[in-house]
Amino acid sequence: MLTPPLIPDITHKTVVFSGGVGAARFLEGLIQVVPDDTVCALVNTGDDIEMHGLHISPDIDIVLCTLAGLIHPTQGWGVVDDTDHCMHMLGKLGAPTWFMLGDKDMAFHIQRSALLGAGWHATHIAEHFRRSLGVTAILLPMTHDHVHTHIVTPTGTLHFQEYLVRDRARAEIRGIEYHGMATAQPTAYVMDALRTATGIIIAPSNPFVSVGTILALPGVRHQLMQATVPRIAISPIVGGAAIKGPAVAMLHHAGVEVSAYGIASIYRECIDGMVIDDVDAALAPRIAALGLKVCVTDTIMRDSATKQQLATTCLKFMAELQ
Ligand code: FO1
Repeated sequence: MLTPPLIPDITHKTVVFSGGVGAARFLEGLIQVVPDDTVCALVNTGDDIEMHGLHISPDIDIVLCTLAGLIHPTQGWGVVDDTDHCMHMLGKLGAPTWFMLGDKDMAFHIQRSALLGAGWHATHIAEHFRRSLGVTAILLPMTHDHVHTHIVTPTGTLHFQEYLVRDRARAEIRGIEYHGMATAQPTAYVMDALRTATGIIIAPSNPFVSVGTILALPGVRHQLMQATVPRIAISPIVGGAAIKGPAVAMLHHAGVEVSAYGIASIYRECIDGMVIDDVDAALAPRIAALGLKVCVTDTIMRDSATKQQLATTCLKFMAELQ
């Protein structure tokens, strides 16, 4: 019988605030340019959803599968070379099929659900999965409580996955709600990692539904603001467009400029430096006027070399901020 793993020492790490695809690609580069076991990702679980009686934790699985070399390369989610027999059969049996779960992917949700049923918490499960798959970065789910991001639309409030995947992000955004946040707490692991971090990086993830959800947990934003180590954010907006996902519609909804400057203005109280893409170099003086240092570089992670290059540039920028 499996027993919950010991959680390793999560102090004195490079801490990365992480959503799904963008963060996973960044982490892939980062772990190749730092010593093993020195990176700790604080991962959003606000996108988690129950389907077919199973607990699905997309951002955790996207990061895990990316770092384990299992991710579907073009989708950025799901397992490479997967099949869909189970999904087809589920459809025949009347189950919803809009959230695609491949046969290999299904193993993550089956085992996660079984372990939750056996009393494990999400940190135990992430630790067990990462060890099983040989991933060196420590993954810390942001909370053990149920927090679910919902999008308010003109026709009702939707779970984030219903808004994004089922309805293809077509609905007008009237609001973003974090259901369950009022009674949720970050895990003690998350707070210890943040309190003792040697440097903090906000990955190029969505500032509202990925990073924003983590920062909304009681004490997290405050701890980040108190930190005296270098803190940087990488813009997920390049040339006025999002690399992936619905960030543009969310920035419009929030009345924030759709640019790296807009992202910097969201994080300005929590960071010391902003990493922006070469194509946005002209925004650097306005970002500097917010009181932030600016690093202009190639942030498009096309391949292993560009991922490592971005990570190395971020580490150098943080060393300059010391
Ligand atoms: N994204 C999609 O666009 N369509 C899907 O059917 C889908 C299924 C899916 C299954 C498991 C998983 O871990 C992720 C999945 N995603 C899918 C991605 C995911 O919903 C989002 O990209 C993240 O929640 C945003 O970080």
